[in-house]
Formats: sequence, C-alpha cells, structure tokens
Amino acid sequence: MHHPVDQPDLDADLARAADLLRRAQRVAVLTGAGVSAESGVPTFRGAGGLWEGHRVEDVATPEAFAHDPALVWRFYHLRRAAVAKVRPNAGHFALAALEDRLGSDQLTLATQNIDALHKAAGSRRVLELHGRLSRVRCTGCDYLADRPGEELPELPRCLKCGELLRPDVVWFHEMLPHRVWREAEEAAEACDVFLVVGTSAIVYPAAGLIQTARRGGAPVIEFNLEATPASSIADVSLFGPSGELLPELLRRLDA
Ligand code: BV8
Ligand code: ZN
Repeated sequence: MHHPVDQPDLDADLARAADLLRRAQRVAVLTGAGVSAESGVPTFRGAGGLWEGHRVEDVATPEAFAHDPALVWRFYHLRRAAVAKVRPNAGHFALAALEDRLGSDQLTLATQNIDALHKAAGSRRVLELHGRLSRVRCTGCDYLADRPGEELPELPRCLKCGELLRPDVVWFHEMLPHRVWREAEEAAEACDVFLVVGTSAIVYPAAGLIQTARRGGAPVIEFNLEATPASSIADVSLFGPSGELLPELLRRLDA
C-alpha cells in the first residue's frame, strides 16, 4: 500500500484539495461502500456485484422479496451479521472530525451506506439515503424497530400483525425517504465544496447529487481507488484508500 505523499501529483492534488476545503463555508459529502471497505464491509461492485450468483440489483428489489423472501432475507441476515462486527475506519473518523471543525450546520454527510458507521464514528448530521440495515419494518403495519446485532429468524414476522418484516432499506425501484432526499439535494445545491468518497457513482438518484453540486458552482473533490463517472466532472480526484487520504487531507488543513 503506497503512502499517499509518495506520489508527487497526488501530493499536489492533496494540496489543492486542502486549499479548496480551507476556503469552504458549507461542505456537502456523498459517501458510498468504498468508505467502509477498510472496515471490512464488502463493496457492491467489488465482488462483481454478485451474491449467491445473483446480481445485487436483482436481490435488493421488492419483486425479489415478493417472489422469494427467504432468499432476500438470507442476503440481509449475512450483511447484518457482518456489519455487527465491524468498526469505523480512519476515513469515517476524519469525516466526523471535519464536521467538528466546521460545525454540524456547515457540513452535511449524505451516505448510500446502510452500515451506520458514520454515526458510530461520531458524525452527527448524517442523511441515510438508502436506509439502515439494523432497522426492520413491517410490510403490514407501522411497526418499525432498530435491532442492531440481533440474529433474526429466517423469515421474521411482526408480533403485532403477523405480516413479514423487511429490512428498512431502499431497494432498487423504490423511492428514497422524501425528507432525507430533499435535505440531501438542498445541501448539494447550497454547498461551496462537494466531497464524493468511495462510490462508483452509478446508482441514482444519489449519484445525481454530484451534478447538482457542480451546477451550483461547487468544486467537486473525489476520493476513490480508480476513476469513475464522477472523475470527469471532479475538480480534483484523489486516488488511494479513503482511510488514508481523508486523514491526510485533514492534516493539511491545519498546515
Ligand atoms: C429509484 C440499499 C425512483 C440496499 C441500494 C429501472 C427501474 C427503476 C429504477 C431504475 C431502473 N434502472 C435504473 C434505475 C435507477 C436505479 C439505479 O440507479 N440502478 C443502477 C444499478 C443503474 N435506482 C433506483 O432504483 C433507486 N430508486 O430510482 O426510484 C423510481 C421508483 C420507481 C420506478 C422508477 C424509478 C433506488 C436506489 C437505491 C438502491 N439501494 N442500497 C442495500 O444496500 O442492500 S444501492 C447500493 O448501491 C448501496 O446503497 C450502495 O452504496 C450503492 C451504490 O454503490 P456504491 O456505494 O457506489 O458501492 P460500489 O461497490 O458500487 O462502489 C464502491 C466504490 O468504492 C468503487 O468505486 C470503488 O473503487 C471504491 N472503493 C473501494 N474501496 C475503496 C474505495 N474508494 C476509496 N477507498 C477505498 N478503500
Ligand atoms: Zn405488523
């Protein structure tokens, strides 16, 4: 694993990113599975986006749940168990430190991740665009409960009405939570710098926040291992592990 400052162009890019961030009043951040990769949470596209030979886009859908709820629950039981064991990494802590530095009213963190690691790292203003893995809700009544780390029955049922419970996450072809989405859009429109961390920028509407920020005139700083569709509109793309680059960026803010 190369240390970030070994690459002169990366060094210059980090300096540029620090300069842009130092001047910012309002910061908006979009994170994806890449920011949790160094915590040991597998990304989606990493394993070729496959699970038990199925494309994630075919398992994380209402149709799949209606057709074979046990298969969909197997996918989520596995991820619930995996996420119960992981801890935030230096990238999560750096984003929490950045919020402390700017104040919660000046930094909005929208995440596509459902692992709640940003909150665990101390981030206070977190918009969970795609819900949260630890929370379950009833398909038949208003029962909703956060049950982190709990091993649920293979096909969990609601104790109030007997209907099936489902993970309280946004599946493909489902709308994002209205208030959360509106706040994310507002933050992207109002920000004067936009950080995009560890996302393949493929899933919409979340990825659209990048264009929204750009249209609002904010410079975009990308953190990823490789180029993505966001790289073509980013002002600075920092290639390397976010768990290394984000703390490095913060160190340069004080320099
Ligand atoms: C919607 C929760 C309106 C579940 C997720 C046909 C019909 C209907 C809709 C569509 C359609 N065709 C397309 C769509 C739109 C669709 C979509 O965008 N599809 C994609 C596949 C093209 N979107 C939707 O359906 C959305 N809803 O459109 O509603 C609507 C309603 C009705 C009818 C029509 C329209 C809902 C999208 C939300 C889906 N739920 N998650 C769960 O997690 O189980 S999305 C899922 O993908 C996760 O949230 C994940 O976070 C997200 C995106 O992936 P990434 O986070 O970017 O992760 P990925 O693995 O892809 O990338 C990781 C990146 O990190 C890589 O770039 C890698 O290089 C980098 N990386 C790795 N390690 C590191 C690193 N970077 C830095 N450091 C490291 N160490
Ligand atoms: Zn119920």
